[in-house]
Amino acid sequence: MNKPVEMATLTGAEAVVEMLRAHGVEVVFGLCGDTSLPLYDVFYSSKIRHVLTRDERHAAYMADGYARVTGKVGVCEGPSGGGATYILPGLVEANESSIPVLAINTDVSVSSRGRFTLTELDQKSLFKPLTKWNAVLDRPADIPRTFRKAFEEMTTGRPGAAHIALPFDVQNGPVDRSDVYADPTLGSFPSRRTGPDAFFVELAAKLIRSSKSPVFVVGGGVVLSRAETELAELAEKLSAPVATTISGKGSIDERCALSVGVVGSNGGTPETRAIVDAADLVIFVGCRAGSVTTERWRHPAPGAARIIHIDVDPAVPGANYKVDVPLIGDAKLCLSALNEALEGVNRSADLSHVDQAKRDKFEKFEQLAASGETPIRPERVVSALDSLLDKDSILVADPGTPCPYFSAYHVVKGTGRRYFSNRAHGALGYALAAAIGAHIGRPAVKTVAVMGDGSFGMCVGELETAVRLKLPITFVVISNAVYGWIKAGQKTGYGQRYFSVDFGATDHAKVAEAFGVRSWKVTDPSRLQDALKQALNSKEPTLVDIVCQPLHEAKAPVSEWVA
Ligand SMILES: Cc1ncc(C[n+]2csc(CCOP(=O)(O)OP(=O)(O)O)c2C)c(N)n1
Repeated sequence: MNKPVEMATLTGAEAVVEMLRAHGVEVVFGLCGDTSLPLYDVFYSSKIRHVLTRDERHAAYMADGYARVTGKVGVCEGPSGGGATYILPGLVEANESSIPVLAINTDVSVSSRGRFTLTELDQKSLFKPLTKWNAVLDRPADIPRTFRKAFEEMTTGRPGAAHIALPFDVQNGPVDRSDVYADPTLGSFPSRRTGPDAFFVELAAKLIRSSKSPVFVVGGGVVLSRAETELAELAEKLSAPVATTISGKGSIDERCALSVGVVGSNGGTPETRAIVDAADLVIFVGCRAGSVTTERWRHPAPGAARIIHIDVDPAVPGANYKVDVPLIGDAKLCLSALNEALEGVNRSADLSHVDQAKRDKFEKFEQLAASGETPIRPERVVSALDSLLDKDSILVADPGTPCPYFSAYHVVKGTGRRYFSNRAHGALGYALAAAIGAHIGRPAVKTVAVMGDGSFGMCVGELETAVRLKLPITFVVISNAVYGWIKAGQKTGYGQRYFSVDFGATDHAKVAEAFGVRSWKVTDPSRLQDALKQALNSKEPTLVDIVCQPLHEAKAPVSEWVA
């Protein structure tokens, strides 16, 4: 008699960890909970590094920072109920910023559903509108294909976030081992790139040939696609200036003659805006032409220039501008196709206006940066950090003062992800955790997070994580005891009717010290350089608390408040 074939089985939790490993996942950021106990028991003996965080929002921000600098999917996890509601903000930012982050929330057992079980909530509905793809597992057998689908969704087309709810009993049920396999190329992004339609490539090439003063406006898509070489080749061929969004920093070496710097209402300046306004053809690349980049769709002015719009998402071109040629596809493949179609073109335009614009912009900046005023001017902080940072360092900026000032004046030397901010939602308190994720992803380079004191109040708990893991990150706090960006809005838009924007001053250096972080408090501008230098050179977590001039008192605000 034939003996029954014994199916090799794994538990659901084992299958989850095996599926993560099969997609090349090496690190998971997260926080424990009752419903996660089976999963944690598998992590216990797995090769995956688990980074314990102090709340789930920061676990997601860490996974986001990790993904941005490695090009690999970032993974975070948390328990049911509050673990799910707390992980959501980080996942939303990643999704809207086109960063592949997978969040796993464990959940109450399928068998306990609908019985007023503690922490039960509808995870399917909660995450559906805010992720690229999400699922709630009902059966252990569905684990392998659900994870395959999640990785495929996250890394193909426009990258984005995915969420999987993993019930307690599903973690304990059986999974056929033979179904546990993956395409490891889906663990990095972009995967399965798609190229543009040759017809539109020809149209775009024709329009480019007939243009006199083309300008690129580049969003995050070029760095995501690792298309920096193709962009440089095309820009050089056309002798065309390259402006970027904040997320586009790193698309081009900002020291080069073609680089304009950042445009828009958060980091742009009148000088960089003028270059976009002077174009007869604007080529948007991997850029949504949103409210900030275009200063509410005024620069470029509608109709002022012809438009070619390159994006992997077909819904983007045409959403904000009348587009002459949409080019849908991966940025690297689209730019390569244009380089091929324009073979032999070798323009040499007069770029003195770009050079002059940058000189004018930086001349004003340097005067302010040299100021010995107290409280310290933000320009002085940017300048001091720029002079000290190694070019390969990673700088993460929070909203408030850091983002516009560093976006405008921190010169990214080289290409690739060296500077970033959470530009989809701009939630305060992102940079500290994102810097932890970035450091774990790229430990060989120095990582710095710059945040306002409003942001610091929203993320301070993760200093413990940095200390526990002995991460040599430098945190810089721009202290002004105010939600400065909003107060500046009340100044310019509401006749200085300041309302509920001021809060008390905190000694952030002392707070950091209590966590075990080596710290400095700087009030005297002449001490700034030295404090930053010591902090950056330290092999342990450091924090420099700098008492700065609030934005509403700035004599030359870097950016305009635009709602
Ligand atoms: C979670 C969240 N809540 C509110 C806001 C709105 N907001 C944008 S900038 C800002 C003020 C930032 O204050 P702070 O971090 O102290 O930096 P500052 O502007 O003073 O430099 C606020 C409240 C936000 N971006 N994120």
